[in-house]
Amino acid sequence: MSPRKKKATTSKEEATLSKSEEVESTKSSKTAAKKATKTTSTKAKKTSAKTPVKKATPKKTTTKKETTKSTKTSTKQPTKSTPKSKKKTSTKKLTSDEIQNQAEISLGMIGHVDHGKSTLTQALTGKFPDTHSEEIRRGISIRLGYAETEFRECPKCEAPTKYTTKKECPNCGKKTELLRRVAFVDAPGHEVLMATMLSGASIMDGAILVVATNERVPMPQTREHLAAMDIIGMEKVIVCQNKIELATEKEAVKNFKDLKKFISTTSAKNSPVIPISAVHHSNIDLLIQSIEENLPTPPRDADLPPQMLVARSFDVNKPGQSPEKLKGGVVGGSIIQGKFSVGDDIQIRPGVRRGNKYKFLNTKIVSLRSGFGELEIAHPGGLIGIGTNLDPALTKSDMLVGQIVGYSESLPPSWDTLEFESHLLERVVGSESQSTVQNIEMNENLMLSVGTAKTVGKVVMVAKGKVAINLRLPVCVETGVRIAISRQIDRRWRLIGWGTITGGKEQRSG
Ligand SMILES: Nc1nc2c(ncn2[C@@H]2O[C@H](COP(=O)(O)OP(=O)(O)OP(=O)(O)O)[C@@H](O)[C@H]2O)c(=O)[nH]1
Ligand SMILES: [Mg+2]
Ligand SMILES: [Zn+2]
Repeated sequence: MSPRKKKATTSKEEATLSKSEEVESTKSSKTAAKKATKTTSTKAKKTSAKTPVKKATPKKTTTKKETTKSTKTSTKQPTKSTPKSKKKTSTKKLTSDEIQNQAEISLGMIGHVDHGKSTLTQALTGKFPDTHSEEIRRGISIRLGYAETEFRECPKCEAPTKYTTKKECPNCGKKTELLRRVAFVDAPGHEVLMATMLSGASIMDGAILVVATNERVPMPQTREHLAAMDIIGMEKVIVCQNKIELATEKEAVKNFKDLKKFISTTSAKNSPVIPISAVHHSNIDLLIQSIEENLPTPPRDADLPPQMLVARSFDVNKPGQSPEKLKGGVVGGSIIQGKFSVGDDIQIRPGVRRGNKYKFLNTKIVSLRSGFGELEIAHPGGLIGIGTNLDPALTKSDMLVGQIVGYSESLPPSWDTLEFESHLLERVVGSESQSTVQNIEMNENLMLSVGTAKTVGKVVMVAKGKVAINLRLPVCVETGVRIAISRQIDRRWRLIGWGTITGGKEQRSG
């Protein structure tokens, strides 16, 4: 459906992405949109309050039937298991002193390509997350984007007007008060970037599914991203019906009903649907209110051994930096449990290849940073940058993405071969045709998403729902954790199911 998915790509996926047609069409709609904004804001609010949420009598269409089926499968899943859901929770609440200078929660922006995830991220944070030259040139998100903001409230105004990200109330000018610091992980929607989306999903505490009002519901990646949420057991989802100003009221109501009908077959069935216009900042206050009410900060247990999933890694030195001023490598990621302090001795697994073995990396935390500033102690919530004394050549250009940081004695094993119980979806939800998912076969190549890691491997055993895969790149993960399984169909990696790790062969390492 999306004209943008025309070009098939694999390893060089980014190189073939094209968005020019959509950019052109959106440009013209944007002009129309501008004219419509004034009225939209009120219209959108009205729709939100009054659109009936009752399910319309389902019309019999193939898409509907197939969607229902595949979701039925995913509801059978056990309720636990990504690195995220695996972490034990306690009711112990961190004091606000402990979480100063840091976001409390990371929310994902998910949904079909071009539906407005990055624009909404900008509306909420002031920062447009597509910063790489290739993303700007092509007009689409390619990597995971990241931006932080403060949710604040005006002591004088009523809800939803009182909710803002500004220090002064845009409505009455009064000084606003801090509610929460919130981080956004902006996933790319293009179908060839599903692996990147899955990597981002592992660091989301909740998600906002962005759906364009001016397109049919559901588009393939609306379905696939939501299936990914089902797989990781994420029920904290808010749906945004975006680009509302591009539709007449009648069209918007129809789209709203279609959306409600679609989500009623998924784990987002109880999610609120908020009509917005990201580009015109309409109903952003209502969205903040909904986030505050529906996506609370998850309980964290600061006493568990710390673990961070690496989502990016850098060399922060400028070219030509003198050796004495050279800074050590930096790893950025999401702390999934426990807390890290400056001075901690840490290990990074699986580490780096040396010959035909991998060697764990041992280093020390020399600094901790969030987007809000320097930290002495870092807790779960948002992305944290850990400054180390590693050779920056080891961390440059995202080289350590997918690895885990922790204490050497408490990190999970690193595996060369992974064994898991497999659960397949009935349909390939991410493709237009939604073909049936075929059984996993010996010797086929599959891609596994394990935390922020993606690794491809060959099936070496299949028996009664159990599968073993020889991995090209080792991954570090605990047994019991849930992983996403993708298969290459028509040269694109498509989500086909999930697995629960039961064991494997540990990495030859040191
Ligand atoms: N009219 C209108 N256009 C919008 C709105 N939100 C986003 N857009 C436009 O839609 C296009 C795509 O927006 P993005 O924010 O890049 O969409 P995205 O979902 O991040 O796209 P990918 O990351 O590539 O999947 C841009 O041209 C935006 O200006 C909206 O509320 N109304
Ligand atoms: Mg984007
Ligand atoms: Zn006010």
